[in-house]
Amino acid sequence: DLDANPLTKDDSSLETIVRKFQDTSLKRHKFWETQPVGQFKDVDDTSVPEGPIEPPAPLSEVKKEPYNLPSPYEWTTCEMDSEETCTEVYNLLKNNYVEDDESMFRFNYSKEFLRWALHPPGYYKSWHIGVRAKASKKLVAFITGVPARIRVRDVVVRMAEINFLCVHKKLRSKRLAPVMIKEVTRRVHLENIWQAAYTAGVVLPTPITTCQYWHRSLNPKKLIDVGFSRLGARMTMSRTVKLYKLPDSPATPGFRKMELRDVPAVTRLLRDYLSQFVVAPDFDENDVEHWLLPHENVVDSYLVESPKTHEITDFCSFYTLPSSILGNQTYSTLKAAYSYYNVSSKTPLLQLMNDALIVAKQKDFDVFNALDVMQNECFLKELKFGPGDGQLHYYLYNYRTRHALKPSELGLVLL
Ligand code: MYA
Repeated sequence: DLDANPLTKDDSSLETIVRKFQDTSLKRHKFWETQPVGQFKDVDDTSVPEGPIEPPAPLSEVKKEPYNLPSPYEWTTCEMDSEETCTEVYNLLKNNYVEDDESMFRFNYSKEFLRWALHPPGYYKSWHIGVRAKASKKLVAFITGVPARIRVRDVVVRMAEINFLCVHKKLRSKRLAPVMIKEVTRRVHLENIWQAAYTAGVVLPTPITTCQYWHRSLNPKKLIDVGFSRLGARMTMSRTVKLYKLPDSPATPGFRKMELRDVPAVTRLLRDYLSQFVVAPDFDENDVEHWLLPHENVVDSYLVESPKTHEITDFCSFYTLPSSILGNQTYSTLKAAYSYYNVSSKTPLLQLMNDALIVAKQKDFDVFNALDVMQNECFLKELKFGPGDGQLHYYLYNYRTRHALKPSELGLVLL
């Protein structure tokens, strides 16, 4: 299998990564070759300017009717506020969504998480798209978009963030995915939006950057028992447990949970911080309230309030994304925290993230995951994160960047 996956486990060999990338970038892409995305053949052509690949079309030219599905299937708009629909989506993803290369783990997004991820400010219900079998009404496929403003260098672009593309295992390789992508594109165009951002574990034309996941063990015994990580050379279980041990409580004075009253200060801090990256979201207070205010079992956010001046100087956050453990007698779920947005202005990032690890451990997470985006490199090795075995590729639709970015130039985390 040449396709790396964003659900990664410990240990990676650089050779494997390089080979996977080279092999896949030579593949033909019958669908993607027809789309306004950077094509592999143009990667070295610096004469093409940065910006939209195609101009927006007049809305009157956007197709009014949905694309045709194979006749046994029909489109459905998924009303995620409905408990029944949300359960159907949850079950489709629980059983058919992203797995690691060896099928040991599968993402298990919670219903609460899905509702949060799909209902940001200004969301469109029409972008939550399902496919049902006409006869049984069973939900067999899904794709979503949510609106976002994303800044590329000095231009803020209205985009759709595309996520949760899933086709039931029994319906794979029937070219259903291209129809779903075209349909979500049509519905995004109907809102006069012409660009999108998305991530995938597979190599497609053409990543704006390729990131790596790093994993920090919080519960090493369980991670080893379920095959997520291996006991290091010359290591015993008790030495490993000791290696990953963390203090019982955070060390930074004034470290506390974010509250509603902090939204203006956090927005200022975050906007200022994100301005240094080439690609980053353009968050306003409404976005910060939605995406970063703590939400139980979905997103956790902490900040540092100076005990003297009461100024908010630092911020860190992570989201909750468990994975099902496939075929283990003892454990069924791996509880993972994913680093989200972190800002340090006074507390060194290393110390701030150590406190994040401590609260994640208090909350009983088994592992803390982080990408090598933004300034994360500066704490990964020092805080005993190990590299994962897969990559996460970032893409823009209908927007060309002059060069690929370094992961450290990217200020965007998608769920
Ligand atoms: S990434 C998560 C994707 N989901 C999974 O990995 C879950 C498990 N896998 C599956 O459910 C299926 O394997 C999927 C493909 C549904 C992924 N992104 O129908 P097919 C291309 C984009 O025969 P299937 C996420 O959610 C593939 O290269 N394209 O294949 C972000 C080939 O095209 P080409 C992908 O395996 C999604 C074609 O599909 C992906 O049955 C962003 C084959 O179709 C992928 N992850 O189904 C979507 N995987 O021949 C793009 C395969 O050209 C959004 N393919 O190589 C674009 C922006 C749209 C909005 C624009 C607005 C302006």
